[in-house]
Amino acid sequence: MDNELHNSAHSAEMADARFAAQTPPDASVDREESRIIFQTKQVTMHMAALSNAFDDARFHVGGLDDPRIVTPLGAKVTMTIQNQDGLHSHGWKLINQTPPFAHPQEAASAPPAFPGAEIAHIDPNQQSQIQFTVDRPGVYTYICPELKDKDIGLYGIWEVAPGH
Ligand SMILES: [Cu+2]
Repeated sequence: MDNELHNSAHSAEMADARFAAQTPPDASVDREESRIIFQTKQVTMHMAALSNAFDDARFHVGGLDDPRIVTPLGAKVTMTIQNQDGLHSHGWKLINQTPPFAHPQEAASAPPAFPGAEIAHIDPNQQSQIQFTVDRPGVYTYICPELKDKDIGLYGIWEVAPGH
């Protein structure tokens, strides 16, 4: 009887809202499963780090929040990460550990899973670019290594698929 209107009021209307909103080249985006699958060994993507002052603390890629990212084994990855949080610095790192994180501090300070797969610090409204090669199959996690509240805040899963 009651027709309830659910207005999903999204407050993520920032100046650069289109950054990281589009499907990266040579990738397919599976919205239902929240997955981005890269088809070639040249992986280029834009990722945005959003504020952790709000509920929507997350990384944004291809229009998805903290998606599972699947890349072929041996892919050369070029990532541009934009910190869209106007107040806090954030970083990015791919680590070997997967959730749940019993010891967030250790996970955050662990070396990156692949050489170069980390940005320690990006100031508010700044961006940075990294390159690395995913030369070991497995399941990894991307996190923000800046632990402000002793907990892993933003994270997502990154799968390096051998037969892909
Ligand atoms: Cu952060």
